Amino acid sequence: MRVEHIELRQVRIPLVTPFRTSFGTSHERETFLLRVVTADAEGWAECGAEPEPLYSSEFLAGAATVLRDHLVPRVLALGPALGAERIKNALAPVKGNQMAKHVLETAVLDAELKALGMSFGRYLGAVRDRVPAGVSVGIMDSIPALVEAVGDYLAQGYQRIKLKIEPGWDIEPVRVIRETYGDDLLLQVDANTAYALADARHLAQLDPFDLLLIEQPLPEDDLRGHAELARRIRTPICLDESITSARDAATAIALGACQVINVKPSRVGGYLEARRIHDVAEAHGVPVWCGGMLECGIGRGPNVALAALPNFVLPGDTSASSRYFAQDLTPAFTLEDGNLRVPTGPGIGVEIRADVLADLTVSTTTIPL
Ligand code: SMG
Ligand code: MG
Repeated sequence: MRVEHIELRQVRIPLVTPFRTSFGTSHERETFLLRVVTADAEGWAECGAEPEPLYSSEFLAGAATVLRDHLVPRVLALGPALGAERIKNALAPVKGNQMAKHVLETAVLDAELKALGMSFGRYLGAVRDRVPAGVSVGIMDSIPALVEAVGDYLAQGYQRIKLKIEPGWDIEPVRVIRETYGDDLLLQVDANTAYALADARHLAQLDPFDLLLIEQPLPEDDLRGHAELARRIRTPICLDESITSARDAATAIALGACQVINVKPSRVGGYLEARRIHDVAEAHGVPVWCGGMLECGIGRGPNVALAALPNFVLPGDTSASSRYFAQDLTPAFTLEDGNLRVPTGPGIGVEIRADVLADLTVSTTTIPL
């Protein structure tokens, strides 16, 4: 199999409701899709990056540039000798840029698996046909608005609630949600690096609420700080932004910087590395769950397949299409008793709705030009 050309499609998909985190507010999902064309099959993938480098150092225009100038030429140079492992090795000399590597590796893997007639779930080693769905709830203007939003999600069947927090929106919203919805609710929080180690006493006030975890309280490069924080609070620490590779995961676990890991394929450079993180964590008895970057169905399909691996023991941020979009680019992912079904078709296992894609496409470029 040889890559003939690659198409980069910028899309903008309106969100049903704005999503506010400690670093900003999204009103739409703005990203690009890669379409990899080979003689045998074509593959699709969705870039996890955001327009601005606020979640991590990567951003859409940077990812597009590094793909065009550094990553795609390396894959084209492989000629017919494709293969996801080969691509990973060919891209390794380029430092960082995991989200750009992820979208390229995933699109080629999709084409390969389609040619083989094998699903992502089968390829990755999925052991379940459905996965429990959690939902990530943004920072709101008022506590009553949050109570209502969480109530709506619970009524739809979501099995776990994650509240986005920041200084000034943390202890009180957690207390009210815990008191309103009871001790059985699976509840966790995500700070997206908004705190400092000096906030340890403040964060310890979350301890009485029996949260599943607190996600990424401190800056991403502060593993030592997370290890120290873990000694000062009872709530288990989960890392997201800090973990960009299986080596990071091994280091963080060895330092005691995390008790849980959020695995996002885009943040770690693709599904092969995501599976390695799963394996490293499993070997250390550290549970993992699948995170999200507000992906449309094209990114959601393979994420749901990954979430069906054995050590994904906590519900992920793998929500139904309706939590994000009025219209998804694929047939909608829907909740079935609070679960999402793992796609079984070849590759990412989702069809692309050409009419919706045409409506939401901003521009299309071809590499090489
Ligand atoms: O995909 O449901 C989703 C979003 C989940 O909260 C979510 N993602 O830090 O985990 C995280 C954030 C990062 C993306 S914010 C635009
Ligand atoms: Mg997070």
